[in-house]
Amino acid sequence: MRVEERASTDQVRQGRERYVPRGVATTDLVVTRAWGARIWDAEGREYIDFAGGIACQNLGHGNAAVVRAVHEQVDRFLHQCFMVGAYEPYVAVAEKLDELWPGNAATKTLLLNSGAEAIENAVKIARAATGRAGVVVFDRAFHGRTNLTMAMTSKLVYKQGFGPLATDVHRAPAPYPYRGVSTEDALHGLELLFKQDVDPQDVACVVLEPVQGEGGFIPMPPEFIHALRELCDTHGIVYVDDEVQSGCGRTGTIWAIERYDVEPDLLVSGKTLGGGLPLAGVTGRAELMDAPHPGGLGGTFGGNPVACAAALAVLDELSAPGFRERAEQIAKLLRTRLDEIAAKHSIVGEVRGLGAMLALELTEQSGDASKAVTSAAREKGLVLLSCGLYGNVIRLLPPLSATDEELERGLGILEEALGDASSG
Ligand code: PLZ
Repeated sequence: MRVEERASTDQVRQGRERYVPRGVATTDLVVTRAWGARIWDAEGREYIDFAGGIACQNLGHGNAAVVRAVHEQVDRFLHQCFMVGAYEPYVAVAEKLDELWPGNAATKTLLLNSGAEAIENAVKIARAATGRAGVVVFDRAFHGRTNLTMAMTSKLVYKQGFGPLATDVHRAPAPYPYRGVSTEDALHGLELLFKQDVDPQDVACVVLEPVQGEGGFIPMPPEFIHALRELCDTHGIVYVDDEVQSGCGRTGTIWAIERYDVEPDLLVSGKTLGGGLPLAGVTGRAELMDAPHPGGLGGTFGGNPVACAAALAVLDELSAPGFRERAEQIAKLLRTRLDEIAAKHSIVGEVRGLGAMLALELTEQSGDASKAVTSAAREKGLVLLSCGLYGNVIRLLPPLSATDEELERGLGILEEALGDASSG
């Protein structure tokens, strides 16, 4: 099988079985082309995309400005390695991220290849800055699949059989109002953690997703984020804001934390940042970012020039007038329809989210019904993902370039698929 032969969907599936390890779980979907909020397979079947390659296409597939920027950089040079020779696109991305920083601090940015790598580096920076080892994370957190980040991630599937896990990682409860965990409960859990397991004076950083992503699209209550910021200030702990999934315009603002009016110490970005190319960042207060010694941070490909060129176009598009308004219109349209759908289908327990980062949680705590819904949806022409510790949350991540008609089409399919799952 060769790419230029334009293999059929079945051929790709067979090749995948034979040559790719089963650990990389895939759906049945095989993609040959994507544009805007649509995807096509080898047989020309069209799908509405409510996944965006897991939140990497907030601007839509093939965004004209991003594609143009990539082409231009491809003609200049593909790779340099920033440690060998500095180049403008890297510095320009760092400058733009400073401009978009949710607060007043002067910031610096380190660029990397993936969200997990960026989270690892945020922890390195926090440890170097504080001289402490402890890392506090939360129930249902997802921070990645590398050795340190799988210890920080809260679901067995990501770490079972892969130990020994990194030490000095402590987990506290996070609010989950729908399942009865209030902000007070969560804060009490943190208090106990600091009494039972780790002295706050030994904690380098807390790491939190303002809207938990893989864990079930659970927006953190403002009081929780504010209390956490205060605790960090009291104990000299670095507040790391993981915006890998919630950032880059997903909730309407560039960063979800802007909606909470809290300034983090470090902010981790990824996914949509590179417009589809691998790029992630750690942005933070300059004095923290400068804590590691020269040579302590870096990597061969981190801040690849083509990915940086794409990111510059992405960040321009996200900050262009009209982006936020459209994201908010989309959020309203989705929420209204999801509320209607939830009212009609008793298997839906809650509609929740922040901005256009929305999901339906099914009442039953098993992945069976949601699996039935996502596969039925795919057969009907909608790419849909689940999430949550039990896999029972159906999340919506449509490109924010989608038209109302595309969104309605996707929602119609989602409703049909839910109907099938309820009756079946
Ligand atoms: N932090 C909040 O959502 C990646 C992972 C899917 P990488 N989420 C999708 C999977 O099954 O691996 C993510 C995230 C948050 C960190 C990460 C990690 O980002 O670019 O996948 O390493």
